[in-house]
Amino acid sequence: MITPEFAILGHPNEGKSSVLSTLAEDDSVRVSPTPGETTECRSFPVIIDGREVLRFTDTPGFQNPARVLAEMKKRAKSGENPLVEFRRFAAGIPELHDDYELLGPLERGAGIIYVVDGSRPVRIVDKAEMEILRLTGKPRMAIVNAKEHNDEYLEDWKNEFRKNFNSNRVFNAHRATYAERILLLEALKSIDQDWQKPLSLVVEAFRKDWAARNAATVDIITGLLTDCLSLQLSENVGSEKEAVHSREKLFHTYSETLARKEKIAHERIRGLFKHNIFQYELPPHSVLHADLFDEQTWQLLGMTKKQVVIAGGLGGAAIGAGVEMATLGHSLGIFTAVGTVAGALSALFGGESFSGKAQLMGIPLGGERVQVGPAKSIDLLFVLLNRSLLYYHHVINWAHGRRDYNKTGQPLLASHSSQGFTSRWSAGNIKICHDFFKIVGSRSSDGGVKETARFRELLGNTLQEISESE
Ligand SMILES: Nc1nc2c(ncn2[C@@H]2O[C@H](COP(=O)(O)OP(=O)(O)OP(=O)(O)O)[C@@H](O)[C@H]2O)c(=O)[nH]1
Ligand SMILES: [Mg+2]
Repeated sequence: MITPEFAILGHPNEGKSSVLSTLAEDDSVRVSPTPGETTECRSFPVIIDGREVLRFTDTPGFQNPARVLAEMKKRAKSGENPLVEFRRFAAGIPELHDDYELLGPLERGAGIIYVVDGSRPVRIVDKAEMEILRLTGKPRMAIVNAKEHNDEYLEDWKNEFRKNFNSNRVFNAHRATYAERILLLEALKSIDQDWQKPLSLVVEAFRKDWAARNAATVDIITGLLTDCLSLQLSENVGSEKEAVHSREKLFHTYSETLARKEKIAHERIRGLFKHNIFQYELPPHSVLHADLFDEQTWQLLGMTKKQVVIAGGLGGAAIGAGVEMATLGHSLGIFTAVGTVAGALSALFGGESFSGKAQLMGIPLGGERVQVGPAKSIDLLFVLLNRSLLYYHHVINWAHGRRDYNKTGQPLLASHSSQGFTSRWSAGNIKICHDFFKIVGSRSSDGGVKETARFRELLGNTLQEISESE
């Protein structure tokens, strides 16, 4: 079967390359605020399972729409193919280079996606461009990529589109989500009957591919949690003084190791969603800018007080400091009551059960052996899980055509999106996490197959929900 191809056409600087970059999930496409950035056609294949299922072609913007239209009309009138004959005429005329070039993909059978910046009014040149595209006779869809929040001219654009295109849609190169990309592909099916079947297969392949990426994300997050929650560091020491020192050192290594493992896991998620070339930037307001062991992180991304009580009620030594935290008033209480990071870490990850302020610091565990980890508090699971889910949420909603966030975002931590995804989880989900936490800590003999499977299912459903939400 031949691969469907769509050429992205339009006026210079309207966002053609940005739309293409987002649709093809390719952040290597050249995007720039200077008009005339794209001067040659370049095709970007969409490859799924090693097979090219679809191809988008980036093109230069129209340079002389009025002249091109006049030349094409002339040829159409005398019964010639206006597209083919115009290109024959324009080949080798330097000032028509871009116009010659951008029509090339159409001659070999590509469909048209026409991009306009809908935040400005319709001009005469736009009408000429639209008429040119109608004269080519190729299947065509128009899309409004509004650079500014302005829908004043939207109806005017739609009226023009209805005259010249088989279909039209609003699609924002900077904000389009996975769900909106699928909707656009679905809509492309309707512009030509011959494309219905191949494009249905493309949409199906997209959906499957997304599910596979989510499954891989479940693997990565489950692996990260298992690794971090079971991490254990220990050292032999001689004196009590040495023990204090050793303990601080172990806490340091412990927290650094966790942060490093987390970073690697997040990078792998980023790669799965094809954000490869440009440095990924988190939105300015994201709570992820705070460190893993920042007090605010735990305050926002740990369990809610109610959930701590639920987890405490489930029993089992694995909750450890978590139960204590219920009485202290949540993990936030750990940081404030203890007053030092080392003290808080001790409560969360120390080998002994937490029973009071005086015993938090510098107590060697088991005499000559100082040990940190495995995690004593289930809150670590929630903090790591929420941070990974938030990271996933940012990554999947960061359109590939977007190259940076505008710096006017809300201040750190102020946005509602800084709430943990698990904050509304019910007792049932808390129990699934609790059981998983318990088997990771105890390294149970059957490997906790059942508990892990349930946790993975919960995680998979959560990712699916996040993909489909706004
Ligand atoms: N805010 C905002 N800016 C956008 C959007 N789409 C494109 N831009 C910006 O507009 C400028 C032009 O975008 P390009 O995608 O390079 O436009 P183009 O149509 O390919 O331009 P040429 O190749 O020069 O014809 C870039 O600075 C983009 O970042 C959008 O949806 N929102
Ligand atoms: Mg371009």
